[in-house]
Amino acid sequence: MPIINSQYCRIVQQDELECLHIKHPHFFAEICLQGAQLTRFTHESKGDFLWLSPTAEYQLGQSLRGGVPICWPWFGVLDKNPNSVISSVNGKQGSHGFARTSMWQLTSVHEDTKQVVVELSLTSSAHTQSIWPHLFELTCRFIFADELTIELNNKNTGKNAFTISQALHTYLPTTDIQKTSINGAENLVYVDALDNWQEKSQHGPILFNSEVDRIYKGKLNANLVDNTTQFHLKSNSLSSVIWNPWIDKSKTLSQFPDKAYLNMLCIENGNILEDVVHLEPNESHTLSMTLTKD
Ligand code: TA6
Repeated sequence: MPIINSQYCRIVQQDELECLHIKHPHFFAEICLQGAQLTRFTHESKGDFLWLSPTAEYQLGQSLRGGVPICWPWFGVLDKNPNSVISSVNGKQGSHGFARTSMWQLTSVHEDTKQVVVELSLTSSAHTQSIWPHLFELTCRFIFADELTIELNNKNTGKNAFTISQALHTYLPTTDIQKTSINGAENLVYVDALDNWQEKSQHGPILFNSEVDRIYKGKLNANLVDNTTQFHLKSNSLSSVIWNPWIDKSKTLSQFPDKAYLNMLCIENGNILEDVVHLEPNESHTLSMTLTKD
């Protein structure tokens, strides 16, 4: 279905999900309305910016394995969050919050010969309030050009303050995880989720020769280098998660072939642990990231 006044955008049905396809002369992108999940961004000369599982399923009620799932209003396992985040959530809930499986609205498309800017929004509802009793307006803006920028703005539209953790859970491609390193995290403190959540210091580049699941504290402008490509990820986030499931965890993941860990990793820009975001009524906060590729 064409989008009114858009030359490049149309809504298409992918199995159970409605997706926005953006076919621009210089790039292609796909955003599922469920979760406002960007699944693909492929540039005419730079190639794929994101990794999407070859067994990704376009199904209602679950995020796809890959692209950029939006983790909100909590990141990760709920019980690993500060109490200021946990205390607002009703009952036992899954990882990464409800935004990534909620149906967002397409609110605007602006396009020209160089870029396409798409905005989607999610507003509190009876359903979200049954899980998390706060009023909010969440807006995600995607700026597609020779690079990718994502801006997640969240506003407290209620009468009570709330505290959230959040992340843009970006899956990146690599030709060989064992020849991949991330520079820029030198001397940062990180929490090792695989070693009793102990705090450690990063020495030298981040390398991958086993499962990695770490929350780095402080600003991380990451340079991802594999034997053919360089990605640069800049963000205003105060936490970043670096994750590769490696061999054993890969076998437990949905939508994930056993060997897929060799060609992907996640650099997730967020506000997690001490960096959770507290919003008073009418306050708002924007989490942003820009991904460039050499
Ligand atoms: O990337 C951090 C993380 O929390 C990992 O521990 C792993 O669980 C990953 O997110 C994927 O989570 P998901 O719920 O999408 O399978």
